[in-house]
Amino acid sequence: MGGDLAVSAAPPLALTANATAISAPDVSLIPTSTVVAPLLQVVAYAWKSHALLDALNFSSSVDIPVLVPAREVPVDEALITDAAVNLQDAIAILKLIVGLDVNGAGRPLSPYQAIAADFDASGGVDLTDAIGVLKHVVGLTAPAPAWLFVDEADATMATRANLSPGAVEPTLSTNVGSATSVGLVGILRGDVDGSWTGPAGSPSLDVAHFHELVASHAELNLGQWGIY
Ligand SMILES: [Ca+2]
Ligand SMILES: [Ca+2]
Repeated sequence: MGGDLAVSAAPPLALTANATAISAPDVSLIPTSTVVAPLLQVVAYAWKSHALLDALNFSSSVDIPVLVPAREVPVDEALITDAAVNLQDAIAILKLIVGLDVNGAGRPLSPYQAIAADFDASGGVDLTDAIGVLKHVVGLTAPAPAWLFVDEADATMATRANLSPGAVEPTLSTNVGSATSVGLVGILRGDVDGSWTGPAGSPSLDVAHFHELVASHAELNLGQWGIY
């Protein structure tokens, strides 16, 4: 009981032992999969490097089968996070806008890249985003690189791999209600090429995870995780 991550025997997504909805951060993930509720295991990772992400917070409620994942940039990651959004990303946004290959020939744009390219969170990718990244690079006022999370099994993701990726909903409900585990793809806004690899020595998810995922979900493809 007591509030934090009380793993109750009640409904699968009950993060507290009583029936009140909670909104404050409740769970700190350690860098492997973690049980956040009796029947739900969560693993979160960066979309390109597959580095596991710890220090996630969730809110949820007993009545609504959703997860609201959030991750502040930890203090010890501030420098690498800022550095991961750089000139290469601004160039990638410009390539995207004019229709050039962002990843090279035969390597299609990942929907996670399109979402990362929307640096100002307008729902679309345009010059403003490229300018925002450039401002960030030179230290002018600009959006801060921030983590977003999507369900790795989201079947609609492929429709976002373009200049209109749309908004990322803060709540995850896809499959969460009945799932026993959920994989969260972490997208660092602004880091279009996915150069963020985590602190030195960060553990990462084995590539086999993605092969299993695409084997069981026809609408997914390895390329969206930068695996070619
Ligand atoms: Ca935008
Ligand atoms: Ca980058």
